[in-house]
Amino acid sequence: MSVPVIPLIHTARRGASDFALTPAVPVVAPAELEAVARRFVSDLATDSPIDLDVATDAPLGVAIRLELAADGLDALPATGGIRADGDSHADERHGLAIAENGIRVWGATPEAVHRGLTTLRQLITAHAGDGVAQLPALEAVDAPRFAWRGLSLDVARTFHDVETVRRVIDMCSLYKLNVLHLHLTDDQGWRLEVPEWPSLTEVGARGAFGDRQGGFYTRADVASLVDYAADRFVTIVPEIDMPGHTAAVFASYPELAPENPLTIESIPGFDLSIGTLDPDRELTWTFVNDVVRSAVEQFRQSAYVHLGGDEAFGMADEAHAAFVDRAISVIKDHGKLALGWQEIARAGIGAGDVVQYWMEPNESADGFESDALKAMVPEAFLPMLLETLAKSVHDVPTALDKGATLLVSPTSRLYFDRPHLAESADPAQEETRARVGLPVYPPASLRDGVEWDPIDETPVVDSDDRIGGVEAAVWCETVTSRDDLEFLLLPRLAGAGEKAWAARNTTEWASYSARLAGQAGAWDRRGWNWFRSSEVAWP
Ligand code: TNX
Repeated sequence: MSVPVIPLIHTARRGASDFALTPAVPVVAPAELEAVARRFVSDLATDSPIDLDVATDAPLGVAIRLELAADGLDALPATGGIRADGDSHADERHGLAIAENGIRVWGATPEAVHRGLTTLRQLITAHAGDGVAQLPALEAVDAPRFAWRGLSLDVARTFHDVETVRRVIDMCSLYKLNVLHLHLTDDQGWRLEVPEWPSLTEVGARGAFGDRQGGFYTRADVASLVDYAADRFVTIVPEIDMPGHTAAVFASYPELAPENPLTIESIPGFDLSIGTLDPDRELTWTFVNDVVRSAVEQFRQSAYVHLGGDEAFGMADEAHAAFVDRAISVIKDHGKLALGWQEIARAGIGAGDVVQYWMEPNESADGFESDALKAMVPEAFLPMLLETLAKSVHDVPTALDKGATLLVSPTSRLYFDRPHLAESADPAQEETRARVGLPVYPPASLRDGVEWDPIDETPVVDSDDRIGGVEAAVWCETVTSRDDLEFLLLPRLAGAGEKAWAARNTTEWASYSARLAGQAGAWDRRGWNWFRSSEVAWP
């Protein structure tokens, strides 16, 4: 049966009767679940007109009862993949039962109960009238397919303020995504405080893409975001992009720069730079060590540090591999695990390292070697660009050979900086649709975003065993504001939740688009600027 919820529930049986939820029905929780109960009540009051109260003294009678219990959950398939917080006892399996006499939500951990309450929140929102929600009786048990369900957010090309990042965390949480990967550094800007290297934030943070204003997160900002995310069972993973994409570092500390860093500003909409950190200079390693230490201290919940490793234009293969090897050992010295974009497969990686698969084998032919790109790129730079991209074809098989785990982020399915393909049902959005999204990519529909499977989309892989998780990415070269960002994220982010959570090949477009239509009310109440794709019959 189809329940108006995203991601799709694993097993759901509809009962005969209905349950009328009114504000008089309390949410009853034991002390260990009180925080989770309060989070639910507050989120529900934001998404819907239903405002409930939490009771901890367990009154008898009709209620929404939360319990730490695992009955009926054993038959669910085990969750695969890796946890960004490294929690080896994590368990997200949960149950949700709605009957005439009330509602029960249960699971073995507070996180599991929170996921079940997220389902209930969407269900109530979809059925809410004026102060009453008429809920269909239901017996559901659910568990995620992958433990790492993420979004990578580029805060370097556009600096997104703390409030914007909070809104993104709310969106992730609503679709059961549990990782926010922050791309904190790039050529155009540096966003992380590093006490030993103050110019990074005094100089490197000033800029952003084009003439946009820069900025950075203070230590207090990061602490508040980490807490905000943790309250919603989301882990923030920091990325420090090295050894390329480092023009902002060189602007702050010219002594770290190569002899002739070259910025190719003339590629419209790209602003790539050539010039990388030098692994043969000891100062480079003082810098990397200090930066990694600061990231580890501030993002204390994350078991991983992302070292970037992508597009080291103009760097010899040996130097790139040497850099990545030593960067990984710095991360490990700080007690963390390493991950990087797929290019790190060329270094000495192995089991325990995570490789983020982004560039598809056919992408170099279909996208990057397109006439559109060739027309944009200055002649002197084109061979270097094509060579770098062509090598990427081998990265994923190499990473698997070496024993690494894959994070699945193929550009055609999960890069949300693709332009939207379908027209908007609201003509006023067409100007934004024409402007937002990188023009070198073929535009993508919402349907493209859900009619695929991580196994089929990954070279060599034929089971879930080598997949650590699924992560979408939103790069912000064309994003000028919070509104632009939300326009790319919604509705697409719901699809990322569906692919990362729901069982293999269970998404059907007719069901998905109907479930998606049911989300619009919550988005409007939140004031999120979502793309009204004409592919969906919105209410
Ligand atoms: C490639 S994805 C990049 C980013 C760009 C993005 C645009 C990756 C690892 N590197 O620097 O922003 O394409 O989609």
